[in-house]
Order: sequence, then structure tokens, then C-alpha cells
Amino acid sequence: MIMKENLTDMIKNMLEGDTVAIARLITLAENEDPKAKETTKEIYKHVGKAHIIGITGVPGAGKSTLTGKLAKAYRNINKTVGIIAIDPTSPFTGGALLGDRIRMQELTGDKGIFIRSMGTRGGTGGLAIATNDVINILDASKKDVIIVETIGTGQDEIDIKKYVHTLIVVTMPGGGDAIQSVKAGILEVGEIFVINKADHAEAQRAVADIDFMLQLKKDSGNGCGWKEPIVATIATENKGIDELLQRIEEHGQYLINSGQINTKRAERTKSELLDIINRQVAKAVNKAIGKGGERHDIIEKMVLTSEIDPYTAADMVIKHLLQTGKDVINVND
Ligand SMILES: Nc1nc2c(ncn2[C@@H]2O[C@H](COP(=O)(O)OP(=O)(O)O)[C@@H](O)[C@H]2O)c(=O)[nH]1
Ligand SMILES: [Mg+2]
Repeated sequence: MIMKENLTDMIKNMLEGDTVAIARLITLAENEDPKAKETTKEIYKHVGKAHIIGITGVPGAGKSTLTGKLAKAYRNINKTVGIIAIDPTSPFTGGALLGDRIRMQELTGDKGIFIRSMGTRGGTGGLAIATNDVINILDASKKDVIIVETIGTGQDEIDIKKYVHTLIVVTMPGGGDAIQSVKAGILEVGEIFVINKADHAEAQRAVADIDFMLQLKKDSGNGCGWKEPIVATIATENKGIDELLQRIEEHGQYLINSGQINTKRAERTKSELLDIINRQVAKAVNKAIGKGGERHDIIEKMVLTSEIDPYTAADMVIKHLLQTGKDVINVND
């Protein structure tokens, strides 16, 4: 699909916001193409300006609908928007779920907005392997706001915190207890809470439940100077969206005023670095101990005798890699 086009040209066009160039560079990142590494090296001096927003919560809470409306609201105030919707890999299509694309269709046709669905393909923590690369591309393409939608299953919703500046947790009323849908740990990481589907009869109760839980959290001394707002929305009717946008902007301002933005940036940078190192080292290890690898003998010995325990073996492999550092760094190339 990708034409034999000069990477430099593609990057240049992407930096000017060209949608086709953005899409192609994202595809390279998703495929872990060596050109993606080159791209990040080229564009990194242009990243760091976007406000990165995470939206997480239980499936069906209305995250995609909300993301779409929020994007429209940002366009109304002339801010450009990049959206990454991360979905579990569907065994049927091998890609992201189609529904999100359809719901967000109405947004396309506007150059100030870019939407991409990504599968998780077993990346660490369930987040797509290329999430950070894609965030960087959107950031460099001068999107003022980048929204990352992730499904709230277990660890992912907590992991997403490291990737974003402002984390929104979406829940919905009903099923008796809103708290049930806001799993342990997520109350600690959310910066803005949304009760979507406020057209539902139990919406007020859900707001009260979340408020009560947040209160308990504060009482336990976890407060940090930002009082997490709770916003009730009806995404399908575009209700509460302007208020949500306002709360997001306030959080962005709070991060700047309190200096917390620097802590956030450091966390983001660290997790980005760790992701890359983990990926690269894992590849190198796999290569070294795999069939035909330089240290496949360790596995063979371990199978034949029990003289080498796994920890000692790990030390041996790590020592091997450190002595041949080039293999780790260029394992991609
Ligand atoms: N009644 C009602 N339905 C909504 C609302 N927001 C979204 N929905 C519906 O809920 C379903 C799931 O929405 P979706 O955005 O895909 O949720 P996601 O899985 O969290 O991304 C869709 O059928 C939406 O039309 C809302 O505020 N009220
Ligand atoms: Mg969705």
C-alpha cells in the first residue's frame, strides 16, 4: 500500500498536517517498520506541544460517542484534534472494531481532525505497541489535542495514565452500582470522572456514588491539590460536552500552574523509553536464545540437565547481550 515515496517528503508533509502522510507514517509505526524508528528520530524535536487526553472506562459506557462529540467541540473552538481508538484485536477482522469507525465517520472530511483505530496485538499492558509513536506523529502534525480511547479492562486503564496528561474515566449508571463499573485502582488514577448516559434514571445516584468514593480517597490522604470533577453527560444528545471540555482545559491549566506538567512529561518520557527498551531487549533475547541463536545452547543444556537454573541462565543471556551490545541496538535493522 505504501508507495515508494521518500520518507523525508512524507515526514515533511506530515509536519504540515497532511492526512495521507500522517496515515502512512502511522502504518509504518504499527508495522514496527525500521522507518518508524527513523521517523521518530526526525520528528521528536517537534513533539511536546499537544495536550494528551486519555479516555477509559467499561465497554459500552459511551467512550467512542463521547470522544467524537468532544472532538467536535474542540473543532468548534478551532483546536485541531487527533484521535487514537485502541480496541482489543478482533479475532474476526484482526483489526480494531468497526463500530468506532462508523460512529466517528461524521467527523471525517475535516482536515483539523485525524482518527485512527488500532488493535492491541498483545502489546504490554494491552496497549497497542505503537501507541507512543502514534501520539508523537499526531503531536508533530500539530494537533492541539490528542485523545486516546482505551477500553477499561483491568490493567490497561491504569497503564494509560503513563501515556497521557489528563485521564478521563467514563462510567454509566445502572446495574445498581456505578462503583461496580469503576474498578479498584481506577479511582486513584482518574483526573476527571464522567457519568455518561445521564438520560438514565439512576444517573444522579451514580454521581453521588462516585463522589462518595472520591471523598473517601481524599480522606485517606491521597489528595494532590486537584479536586477531580464529576461531569454528567448524554453523549448521544451532545449534553454536558461543553462542561467536560471546560474541565479538561482547567486540568491542563492546573498542570501548568502547579508545575505538575513537568512530572507528567517525565513519567511519559520514562514509560516511552521503557517501552522501547523492553521491546528491543525482548527481541534481542528472543533472537539469542531462539533456534539458531548464539545462546540457544543455554536452552539445550537446561533441557538436558538441571544444572543451569533459569535465573543463572537469565544472567548468562544478559551478560551475553551486554558483551555484544550491537545486537540489542540493531536487532530491528
Ligand atoms: N442512552 C444513551 N446511550 C448512549 C449514550 N452515549 C452512548 N450511548 C450508546 O451506547 C452504546 C455504546 O457507545 P460507545 O460509544 O460505543 O461506547 P464505548 O464502548 O465506551 O466506546 C452505543 O449504542 C451508543 O449510541 C448516552 O449518553 N445515552
Ligand atoms: Mg469505543
